[in-house]
Amino acid sequence: MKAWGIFLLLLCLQAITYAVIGESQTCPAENVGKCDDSDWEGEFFPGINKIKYEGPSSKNPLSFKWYNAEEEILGKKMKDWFRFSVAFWHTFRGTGADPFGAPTKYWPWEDGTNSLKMAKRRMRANFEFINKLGVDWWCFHDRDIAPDGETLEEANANLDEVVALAKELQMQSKKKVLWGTAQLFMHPRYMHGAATSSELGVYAYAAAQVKKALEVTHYLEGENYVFWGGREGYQSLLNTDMERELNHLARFFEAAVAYKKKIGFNGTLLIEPKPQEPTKHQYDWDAATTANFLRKYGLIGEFKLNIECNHATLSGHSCHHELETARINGLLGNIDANTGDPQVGWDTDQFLVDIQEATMIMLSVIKNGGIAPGGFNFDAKLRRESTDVDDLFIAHIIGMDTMARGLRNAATLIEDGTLAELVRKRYQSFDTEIGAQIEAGKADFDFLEKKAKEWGEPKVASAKQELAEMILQSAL
Ligand code: XLS
Ligand code: NI
Ligand code: NI
Repeated sequence: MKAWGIFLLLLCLQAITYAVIGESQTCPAENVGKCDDSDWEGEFFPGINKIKYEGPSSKNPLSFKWYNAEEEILGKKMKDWFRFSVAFWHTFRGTGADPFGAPTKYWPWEDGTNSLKMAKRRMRANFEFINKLGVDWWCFHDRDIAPDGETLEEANANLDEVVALAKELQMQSKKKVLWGTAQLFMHPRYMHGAATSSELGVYAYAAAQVKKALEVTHYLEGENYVFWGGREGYQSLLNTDMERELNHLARFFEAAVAYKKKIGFNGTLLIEPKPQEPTKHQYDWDAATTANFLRKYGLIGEFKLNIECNHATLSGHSCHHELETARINGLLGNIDANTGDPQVGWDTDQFLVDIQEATMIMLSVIKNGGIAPGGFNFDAKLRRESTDVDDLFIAHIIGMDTMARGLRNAATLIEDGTLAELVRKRYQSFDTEIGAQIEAGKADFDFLEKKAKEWGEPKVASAKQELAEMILQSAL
């Protein structure tokens, strides 16, 4: 009994440690002997061949049913509409740990350490994975791909070593980075924020980290760079100078723009809105808030937005709403393709499998003429209970197939034209001489009052929402 008690206590402590420091796996009992420090030999995903398109009737889970990379839809290859990307942090650093439980995933290539050697082995696994999946892009945080160091110099040296290998693997496979980013939220130094920290030393440290992350993203031919301000926000307004913090954030972004230009990095800088988690309130709440921030500080021409669907729903919007807000402001840069759970109130980062949602997402993307040089990054992870290596493939396949169905459906809707016609008709009273005058800002209140008296009570037509829903459904 006593021994069991101690064992359970240790297990709890271990779980808490994992949850707090996000450490990688330990060697599972059944893998003892395999979890050594020797070089990895052979394939990481033996028995899994390159994933092919087999069409909707295929029963093979390791095949695409709807995503056919080379097929043209509305004049563009599917692979060019999407520019799918694998998120290194979920696929290769996700352990299945949650605040109540220890890691559940013990990938055979993991040795239980966060050594440089392990980081390189993981990078090789990443490239075998994206090659077999048939995806051309990947995304990373600086600290996912290489171990942190005791000093900034040590951390940078570690990063350089792993990035050198990534560059080599990229050249062999012709893959590229969709976006890179700096992890400015895990280390305790960032507890008050990074660019919005109350501590000047932390602001400087964060700047140094972003400087390095921009350099390596550039070196890896990244096409974008992301700022997700996980801790750029507050827990209480009582102890927060919000105005000062927002000013600091703007200065930080200005410095990033200047440095990007200095090193000749032509990628797009993206801000990824999220309303809260881990902070109570995050400054980049949603697309509209972020657009307002960029306008206020004169940064609107220098940034675009990375819209994450799960963040959209956390802010009380749909993903479609956030995409439309970004699009009509000329800010739609990239999509973190994932979804939340309607019954769970946090960023569960699930693979998006809702075909109707995917269709609406693709309506925005098509209206935008695509999102290149951005793409669709799978900021999504396996459920804690999905623990087989092939689950990694299956999850990405259904994520890609769902978006592909969305694209096909959206193209059908656009080619059919009934939905657009419904919307056009709804506003047709403005397709008149006076409508044009209003839209050109040439109708003052005196003029409009005269017209209102002349016309009398206006006739108001039906919005036809259910018909619009019927049309949408006919394309699914
Ligand atoms: C967290 C964010 C994060 C960013 C990159 O909620 O989605 O993963 O995409 O820092
Ligand atoms: Ni994200
Ligand atoms: Ni997220």
